[in-house]
Amino acid sequence: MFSRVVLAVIIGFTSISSSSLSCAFSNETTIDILSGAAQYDDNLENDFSPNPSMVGSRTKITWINKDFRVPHLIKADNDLFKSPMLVFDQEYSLVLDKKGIYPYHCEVHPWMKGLIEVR
Ligand SMILES: [Cu+2]
Repeated sequence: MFSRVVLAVIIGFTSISSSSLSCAFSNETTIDILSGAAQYDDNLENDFSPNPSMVGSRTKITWINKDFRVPHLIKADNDLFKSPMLVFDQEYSLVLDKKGIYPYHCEVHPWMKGLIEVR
């Protein structure tokens, strides 16, 4: 059995993180880290699904690693958020309050790129 780990994001004290991250949410959505995502190609739909993700503000966003063989680590391009290393079936969640575009990538496989738009 694989245990599911849901990690809450600790609210930081910088102006960026305190205004953009929150623990309160009203909706939920999931982003699958796809099997085979670590293979290099230009099709970003092979990395994360959905990609891009369009969500409303205060949506709880959860990445789930569906890649059986490969651990991944989700990181915002601007360092706003960063997951721990996620092995198969592990999850990482956060809430983005502030409207905007949030590009992210996998720190282990930097060609894996995703985008969240908070509307
Ligand atoms: Cu990866």
